[in-house]
Amino acid sequence: MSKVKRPSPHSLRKTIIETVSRSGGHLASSLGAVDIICALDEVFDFSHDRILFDVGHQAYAYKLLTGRAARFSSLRQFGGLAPFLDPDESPADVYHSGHASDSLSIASGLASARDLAGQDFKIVTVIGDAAITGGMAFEALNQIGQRAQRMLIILNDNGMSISETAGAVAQYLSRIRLSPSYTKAKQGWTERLSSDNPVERSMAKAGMRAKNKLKELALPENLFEDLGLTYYGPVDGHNLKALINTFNRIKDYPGPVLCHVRTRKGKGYPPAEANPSLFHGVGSFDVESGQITPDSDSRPTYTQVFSGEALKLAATNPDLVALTAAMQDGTGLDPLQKSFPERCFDLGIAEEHSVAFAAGLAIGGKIPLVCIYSAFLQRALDQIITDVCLPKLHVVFCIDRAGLVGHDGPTHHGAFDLAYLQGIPNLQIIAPATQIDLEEALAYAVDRAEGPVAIRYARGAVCQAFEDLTRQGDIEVWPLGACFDLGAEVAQGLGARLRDPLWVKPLEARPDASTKTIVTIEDGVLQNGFGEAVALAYPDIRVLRFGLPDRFVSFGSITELREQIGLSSIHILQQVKAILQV
Ligand SMILES: Cc1ncc(C[n+]2csc(CCOP(=O)(O)OP(=O)(O)O)c2C)c(N)n1
Repeated sequence: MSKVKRPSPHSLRKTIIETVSRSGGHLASSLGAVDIICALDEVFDFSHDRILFDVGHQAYAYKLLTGRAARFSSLRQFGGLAPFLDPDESPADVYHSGHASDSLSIASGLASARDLAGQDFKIVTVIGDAAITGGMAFEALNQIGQRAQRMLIILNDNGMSISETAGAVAQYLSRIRLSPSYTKAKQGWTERLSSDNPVERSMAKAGMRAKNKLKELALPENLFEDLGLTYYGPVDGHNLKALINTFNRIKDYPGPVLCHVRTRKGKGYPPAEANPSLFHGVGSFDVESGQITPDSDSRPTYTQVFSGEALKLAATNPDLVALTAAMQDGTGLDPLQKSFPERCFDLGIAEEHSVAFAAGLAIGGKIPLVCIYSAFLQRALDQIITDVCLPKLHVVFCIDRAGLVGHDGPTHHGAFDLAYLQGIPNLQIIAPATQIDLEEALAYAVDRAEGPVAIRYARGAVCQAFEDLTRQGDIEVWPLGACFDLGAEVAQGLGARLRDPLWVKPLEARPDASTKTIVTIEDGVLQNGFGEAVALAYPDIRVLRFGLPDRFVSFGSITELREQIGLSSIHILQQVKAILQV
């Protein structure tokens, strides 16, 4: 890519702030990474080298510097620029990012492919201090260190996940952040190791060996060095010159280098610096005041209802405990954490560990609420099956963001939970539509159920429609969970009975004896979905199924996405009327 004059970090930040104030998005992380990305642009060739960003939520400046500035105002909007990184959008994007802690594995695989093919591009991965605590990141480091794979890992350390980074690794990072002496001792050798001159290189190797001996005596242990990486840092992540100098120094190093960069989340926008959690993933806001645009919907969200009910149940049931994988605020656990801090666990970006940890809690007599978003729970399928459902442990999965989530797009839609959960023996599955549904489901799951229960609910406001079983005729509409209001419109258009099925497994809803057709509507994929369960349960009834198609759904408002995939009342009515000739 020919180097055109790069906008200054200040002007990149201004564009990001203005755009996100309208489109919503991951503001604080993206502001914090601007200087790193500018320095990378200076030192590496974005059209030849491969730059990876873990999660990709911090990479807006990268989008701006890789040919997407003209379209940047469409960020996260239907048909616009993707919420995270997406190779279909730009050849500069290596993979479909969005989920945490996978970047180092992908970088490692890419490095092996490069080396097998004898290619020469450089690989750089930017990963946050929370994402690097994820199990998968450590699995990758395990290999990168052993194989001495040539790559640069930039640890973008702002001390924050969405809330504060959880765990011992985070504490460890804050300790080495404070002892910069280590780098100085090593700087010269690192440069010479990358030299073109073989004599200089071999002298440097000898020096490094001596230094390693010295390090054992004089310097504190360094986890990354012990794993076989060369550690470099900490570097001030907002000093562009220092970053460029550092990257120039280490870019040709023949093995894996971890460059520890200290940044500030929200850098350059005081409201985001003051409240980085609020501005991690934010809706629209007023730039001047930093005021978030209030939600116009007066109905509570499923998350709020869950939050209130969980707190109530915790007050009466001392065995109730709750846990989350780095999503305490998003899953509504903040109030419970405040009231019962010792019974609420933030386990970091560690979905697999969280589910197995819940199994341990249940074996020990506790009733854990496992509060994880549908799309992230995908990671923990094996633990759900083997550690929880096989032994029939009393664990309650509180699966938030089930169904379409809107602007965060395909990596975040909770499209698959019903498909991956329905086949698991011993697991009960409930999909509440209304506030009362959710409150009762949670109370049942905590106080009366004996084995594992999964309650799945959507992002956004609870449904308000009521069942209507008074209508005559031979059609019923069974909309699941957050599709209930949509189903009410369809039932009205057809003059059909409207049922709130609530239970997915076991299926509890029973059609009237006169019913010949059931229209199911769901916000998950149709394969192994709710409609399929209904069709299997009632082989003599015609079941017309509406849900997510067999392709990844993109991003935009939920209304736009439903329109696009035919999950709107007009489309469903048309289809049903055409099939039934009514
Ligand atoms: C598997 C998975 N779990 C949870 C999330 C939600 N999530 C997105 S960003 C983030 C925090 C990332 O923190 P860090 O890596 O330190 O980067 P920063 O935002 O601080 O720059 C979390 C928990 C996710 N994207 N993927």
